[in-house]
Amino acid sequence: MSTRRTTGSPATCPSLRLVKDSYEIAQMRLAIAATGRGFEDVIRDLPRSSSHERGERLVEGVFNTRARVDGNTVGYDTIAASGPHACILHWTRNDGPLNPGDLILLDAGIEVDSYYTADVTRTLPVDGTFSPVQRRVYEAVREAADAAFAVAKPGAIFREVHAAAMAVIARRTAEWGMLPVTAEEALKPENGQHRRYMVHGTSHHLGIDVHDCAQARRDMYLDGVIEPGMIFTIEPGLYFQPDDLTVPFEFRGIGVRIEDDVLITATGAENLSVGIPRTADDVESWIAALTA
Ligand SMILES: [Mn+2]
Repeated sequence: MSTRRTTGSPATCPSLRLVKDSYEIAQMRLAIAATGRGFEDVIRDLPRSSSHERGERLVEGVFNTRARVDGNTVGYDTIAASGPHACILHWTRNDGPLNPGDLILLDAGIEVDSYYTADVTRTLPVDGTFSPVQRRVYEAVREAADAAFAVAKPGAIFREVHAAAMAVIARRTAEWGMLPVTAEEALKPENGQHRRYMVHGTSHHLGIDVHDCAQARRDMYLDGVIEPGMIFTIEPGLYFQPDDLTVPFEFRGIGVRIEDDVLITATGAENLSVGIPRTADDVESWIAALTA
């Protein structure tokens, strides 16, 4: 397991690792499949974890059990963030309850025996059903992810993936009356008001480190050209702090992230984690099927 904020000196993380070979891609597929089983275990256990005062710990324990059984361990500390905890990035204390009516943001990945790791986030309604406002936020995040997917192809610049997601975030938060300016104004480089609600990057490379090649030179990473064989995350989110007065009351305390792992192909991007349900409707049916 590597720490979430990666390590890796330039010597141990050559930029060579930005493009994966067929062995590495196969290992990533195994890691992601195991991670999907871990998410299923967590959902099956929701009736138990949502009736325990430290339900987040049970979620972590259940996922990590799958990691030890099907893989080496977790690729990074599991984030089990229910309710407003989802608005705290890298919430790993995991000592809160899962309250019906809230969402739980689960950011977790299994590292297989070869040390390659998945990095997947799903945000699940604890009682199986999104409220209308939760669904609106969730689907806006999915729209941002889909916009990012659309530009993730060979020849694009890595940071354009983030820009595509952020354009949707700006548009939606403006529409909901949260921004003091128009979406267009906010998107100017000197402004960025929408960044208050989406406070991290959309993508990072992924492989033997959860933040793979984080030490690669800027011209090969953020400013690098996307090539076939690259594997990176697409993980937009929206986080509305419970005490943020710029946010309409009904949105406060909602945090959503959807994170998938993508492989760049000759013509576009394959979503390697597409087998883990990601639309609001599919997430609801998934929970219903596993908790029936
Ligand atoms: Mn990630």
